[in-house]
Amino acid sequence: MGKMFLESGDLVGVTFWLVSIAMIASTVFFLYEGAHVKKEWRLSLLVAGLVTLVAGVHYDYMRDFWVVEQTTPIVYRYIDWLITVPLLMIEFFLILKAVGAAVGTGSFLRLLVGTLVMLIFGYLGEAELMNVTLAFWIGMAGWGVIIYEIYAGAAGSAAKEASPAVASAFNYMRLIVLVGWAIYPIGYVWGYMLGGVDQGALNMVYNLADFVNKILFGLIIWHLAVSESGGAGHDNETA
Ligand SMILES: *C/C=C(C)/C=C/C=C(C)/C=C/C1=C(C)CCCC1(C)C
Repeated sequence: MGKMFLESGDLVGVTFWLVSIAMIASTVFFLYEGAHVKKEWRLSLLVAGLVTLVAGVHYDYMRDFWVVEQTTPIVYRYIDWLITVPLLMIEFFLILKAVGAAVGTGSFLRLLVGTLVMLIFGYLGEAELMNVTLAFWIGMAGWGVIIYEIYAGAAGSAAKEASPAVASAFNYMRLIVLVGWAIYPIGYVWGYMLGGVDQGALNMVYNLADFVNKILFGLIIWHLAVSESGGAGHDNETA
């Protein structure tokens, strides 16, 4: 029978715990800060807070699932990603909208299609509903569409013209999608494609990745919103 509570030797369980608390704390931070920046920036911080809120709730369930089952909470993990990844994609457009730069919906639709392909095939592979290697490469193609769109698409050039602060934040955000997101396929390969499935390694890698890609991503947006709202004294600026 599985354990009900976190054991001291359960290192993977501890990482689930830490990330669940970090997500909750980040949510409070982003929502609080969102009330104190100029109003054009509030929606961006609200969405950053929604990402960590949705993840925090899922991590609460995933942690318990891990503690009892000692195996991957695949369904919770993918439901979380299915909600949070599109919200992260929306952030690219919200920071442009905050400074009045318009980008067509075609670009967003391509990001959404890339996201769906990446996640649906990742799920099919992990749940062993299709060949793990084939699912991986189709998922990689979805991620490729996303990278192409943010590096070579219209949003990137709109960001360059918007303002130096927006251009710099956009740059860091897409670097997260390129480098921070690379942690997931590495975890997948490690967990499913190099011989036997190593559930512990897979989950520690995914937990670390979620921490970076949701919280650090939000902090970049927060930094942008605060500096565009007049810097450290931004709470005088509420209108
Ligand atoms: C907050 C959650 C995030 C940012 C999740 C991102 C997930 C990925 C970038 C997953 C990528 C994968 C591939 C590129 C290939 C197939 C396997 C996946 C689904 C792990």
